[in-house]
Amino acid sequence: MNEQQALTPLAAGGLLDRRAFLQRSLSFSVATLVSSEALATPENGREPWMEKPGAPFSNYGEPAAHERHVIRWTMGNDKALGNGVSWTPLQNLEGIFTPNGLHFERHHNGVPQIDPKQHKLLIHGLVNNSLVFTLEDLLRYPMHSCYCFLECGGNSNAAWHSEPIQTAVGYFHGMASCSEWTGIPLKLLLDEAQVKGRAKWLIVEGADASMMQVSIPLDKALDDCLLALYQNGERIRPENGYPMRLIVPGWEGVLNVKWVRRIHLAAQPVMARNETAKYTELLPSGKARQFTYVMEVKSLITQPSFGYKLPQPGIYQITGLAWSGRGKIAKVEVSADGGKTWLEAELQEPVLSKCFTRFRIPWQWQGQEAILQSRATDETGARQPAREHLLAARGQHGYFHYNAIVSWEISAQGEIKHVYA
Ligand SMILES: Nc1nc2c(c(=O)[nH]1)N[C@H]1C(S)=C(S)[C@@H](COP(=O)(O)O)O[C@H]1N2
Ligand SMILES: [Mo]
Repeated sequence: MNEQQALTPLAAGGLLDRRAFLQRSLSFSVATLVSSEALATPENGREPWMEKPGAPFSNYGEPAAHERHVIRWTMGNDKALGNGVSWTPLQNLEGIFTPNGLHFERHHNGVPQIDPKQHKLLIHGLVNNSLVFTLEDLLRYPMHSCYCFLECGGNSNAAWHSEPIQTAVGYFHGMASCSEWTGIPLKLLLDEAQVKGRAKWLIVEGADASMMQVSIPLDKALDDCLLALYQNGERIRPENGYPMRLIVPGWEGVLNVKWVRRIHLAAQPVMARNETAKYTELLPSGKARQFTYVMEVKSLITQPSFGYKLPQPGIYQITGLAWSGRGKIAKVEVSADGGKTWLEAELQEPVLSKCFTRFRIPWQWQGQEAILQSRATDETGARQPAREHLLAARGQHGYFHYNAIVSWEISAQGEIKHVYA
């Protein structure tokens, strides 16, 4: 404890130098002290699993039996079966990539059971060559990986409620996941179709029974969109768009059409239900926002967070995720005193554009009440707003695009609550 007492916080509330972890200058003293002789005897610590052969090989691996509680929470809609969501349990995960079985889901009418031999992609409309691609055709094209987050425009919408929701971070902000998506740059396929000069929009449709269409500006499609066939190295999971989906890096989830079957080149957007009645926002001025495509800069602390209890005063690692649909994360600042003072956290490499970025900072908790917050800034200089500023700009009754600072209140007993600070 002597060593710990000597540490000098760099910000109020006990935040320590972000480099302290790397320099190994922190003494955690969490492990139990033992004498080395006691461990050296052959009989010591011989558990049953050291006495006989282990389980056989398996064709496809599963998480450890003791980790089966790490699941997506699902929420269906009784009145419209097939319409619902499931959340990524961000509080249980580390690093930046989401395991495929835990990627969030948002379906408007369930998961279609597509026969990949029957599925085709049509590119037509304002093109010189209307083209049809089978999966077999597409697998012969040169591929490219995009490491990017995918976030539903409605993610974090509980934060618009007047009272802070008390639930785990993933079941509130977990309509966001991050993967390596691999497939064919859309530009390659559009160039082959020879897009006509008058075309300004892509109208895209999936092969599920949701009857959805979305409009995507041609410039974005030519810039960095991907027709993805693989998700973290394996073929895309049925619930995430098997056998192919669109990836629109950094833009709202709904544009990332799953089970994509048709791309129509047009001069105008289609003005479908989901881009007029939905995914638009009435502002305090009475005007509505539409085609609010970019997911703005955002961050949250995943550990410690709601549902955990700090066992005793001591040094803790604060860690979380930051992302921006406009590019790379430039910095993440953390506050342990409800936003009065801030200190820059360490960003874990690699820091990639439009991708989850993991941040970490050491914190010495001395048993006091505290409010933990994180605030991200992206490479364009855009900074995550305080909740009051977001509400002032967008009104009290928002639903989409919530990206304000998230606050966790620590009690003197180490219990953690979600608060609006
Ligand atoms: N065909 C189709 N594409 C779709 C949807 C859908 O219901 N049908 N949902 C959209 C929405 S609203 C989101 S947020 C993302 C979710 O992708 P995921 O389920 O892989 O996380 O897919 C989008 N693409
Ligand atoms: Mo969404």
